[in-house]
Amino acid sequence: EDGYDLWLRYPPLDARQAPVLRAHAAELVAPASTPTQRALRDELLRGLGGLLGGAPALADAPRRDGALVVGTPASSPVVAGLGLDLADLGEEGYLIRSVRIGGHRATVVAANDDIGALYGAFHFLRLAQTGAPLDALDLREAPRLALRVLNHWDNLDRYVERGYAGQSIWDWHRLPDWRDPRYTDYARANASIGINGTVLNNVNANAQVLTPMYLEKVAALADVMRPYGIRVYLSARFSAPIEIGGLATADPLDPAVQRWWKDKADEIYRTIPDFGGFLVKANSEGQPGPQDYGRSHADGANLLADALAPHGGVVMWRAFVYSEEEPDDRHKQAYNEFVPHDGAFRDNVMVQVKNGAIDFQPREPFHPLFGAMPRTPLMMEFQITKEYLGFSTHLAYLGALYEEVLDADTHVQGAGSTVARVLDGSLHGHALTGMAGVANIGSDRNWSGSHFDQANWYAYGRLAWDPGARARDIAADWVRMTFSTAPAFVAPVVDMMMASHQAVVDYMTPLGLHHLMGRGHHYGPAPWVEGGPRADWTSVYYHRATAEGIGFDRTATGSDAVAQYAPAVAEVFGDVTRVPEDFLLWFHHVPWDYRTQSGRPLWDELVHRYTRGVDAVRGMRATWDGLASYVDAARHAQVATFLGIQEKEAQWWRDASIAYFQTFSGRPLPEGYAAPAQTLEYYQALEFPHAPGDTR
Ligand code: BDP
Repeated sequence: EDGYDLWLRYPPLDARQAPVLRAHAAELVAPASTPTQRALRDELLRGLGGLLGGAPALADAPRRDGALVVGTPASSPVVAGLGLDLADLGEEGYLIRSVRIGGHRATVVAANDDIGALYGAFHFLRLAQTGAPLDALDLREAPRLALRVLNHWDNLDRYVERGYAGQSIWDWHRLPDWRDPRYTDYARANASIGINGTVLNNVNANAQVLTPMYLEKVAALADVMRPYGIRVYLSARFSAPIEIGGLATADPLDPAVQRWWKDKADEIYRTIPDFGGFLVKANSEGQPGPQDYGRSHADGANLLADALAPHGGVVMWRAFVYSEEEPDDRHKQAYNEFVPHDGAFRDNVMVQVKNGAIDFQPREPFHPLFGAMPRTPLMMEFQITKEYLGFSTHLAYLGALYEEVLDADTHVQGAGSTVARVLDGSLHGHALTGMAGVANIGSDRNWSGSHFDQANWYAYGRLAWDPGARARDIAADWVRMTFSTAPAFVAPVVDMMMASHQAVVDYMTPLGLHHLMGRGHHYGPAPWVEGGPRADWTSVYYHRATAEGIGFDRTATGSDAVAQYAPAVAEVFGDVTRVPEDFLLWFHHVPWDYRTQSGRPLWDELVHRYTRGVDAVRGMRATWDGLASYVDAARHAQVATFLGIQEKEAQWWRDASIAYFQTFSGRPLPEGYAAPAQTLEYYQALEFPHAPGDTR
């Protein structure tokens, strides 16, 4: 196996599980008169056929025990006849229930709309793949978030910014005519986890994508995605009216600019009637934006929102901004720029906020914007591609990271005001809700660059559907579908995945340290980075190590970024004795001999955590090596090799970081901890001109 089939492999079930499924899939009653219905039926025939070694017979109505009946009251007379209560399921929800039809045992998957039925069919397949009991089913599911989208940072020349899985899957040159079957498999995989939108191009956008030639290509992709309930979106370059429209300005208050965007939106919707809308990175890292004309983010977002509104499109306006001038603390920038505009955005604008205030670091406290803009729907932006988490070779299960952020309590309306509740609209009464994930998908045969990185795509989709779902359960489903259902395999692999994020944090950025990676390419440790165009692109800006201590004082005695959180949170983060130790150096500058919770002085604790991270990877390797009999040789070998790379690089992170910070602490390593393998000068001299994924 090469990983191409993702979690939709459908291998034959074993002699214990096959009869269970056969008894609930003896025949298939599923209409096929629309493209979505055909996709659904094809998937069930493929999935059940694979699992059972032969596809079930098709029937118009159950004629024996064990029928699987799928559809909507409109598409299926059998479903209509059951008089099911589907009222609260919406367009995308479904129920799965064990019923009796005409005296026969049957399982029904029912929804209000074809797309809900498709999601339900995938859920049934998941139950079958994972060996779940199929008797007495009574499930009701509806997504908690409306927009569940992938953001591709894919350029039109197929180079993927921060992509570690080959080239872009979008073959612009051969589109619109050649519709690579891979697009359909992409749509299937996304539909199987409830993803219903995809932004095709990089946020550092090229205006060309909005020209007629490219819109035709986008339309072809939209045609492939449509049966699977996936809308396409585009990243819009704010200065497009100048670059492809021939105007002299992109000022959002200029009537000619407004006209241009309205005409452009009309043109797009003539080509792609269900186009989703625009994602925009503006006035951030050199991108053009409304501030170029003295206007606000709200002015900019509303310009595009007004153009899209007649067609039902949305604007996803990113809050990843930090000003051109040197800020006193980059952490505070987005909040300062956006909170004053709360309430000024049109109804079809969402502000898309990264999970933390700096930039997808291995671990960040939740972004202070969550909960701070009650009148604006906020969308989460998670990174699936592991720019700061070891690229594609380090095993880091991000389900654990996502869960930690979604569960974080903003306290803006008292205890229980979790980030998940900001997102699902329940905290502030929004119906427009969503989550974005920066995709880790590329042209590599296994899609994500490594087998375990597929789990991050998978977990992202499941958590976008239900931000309250548990990362551990999701990991278990993924392991069973991707590798094996054997309990002796599932348990250790899930444990390994659940511990893997902490391991990476430990060997890269323990105790709340952050932004210590190599400049530009972001590969490997470089806590010594200083100088250059701006201070907040260096490492020393963030760790602030001196002979006295280390850490970024973000309390009232420092940048006071803690004041951007609700008082109950600010009190905890701002108090060195109460802050969770995982964020100690994020919020505090503490002396090297500061006594940590373990009783160890800070320096010793730092060394301990770096070492613990490396040890954890060694443990993951041993676990995986012992499980060879459960996995096909090709996939097992690649994972094993990658874990070897990870161990080497974890050691490198530890050793380089310790060698560097020791020049400040001036302290010996605690007893029993090995000295770095090389000198600091050795690590500092390493160069990586060809590291993948860099911007260009
Ligand atoms: C940073 C990436 C950069 C992206 C930027 C963004 O290094 O390549 O353009 O995020 O989110 O993490 O816009």
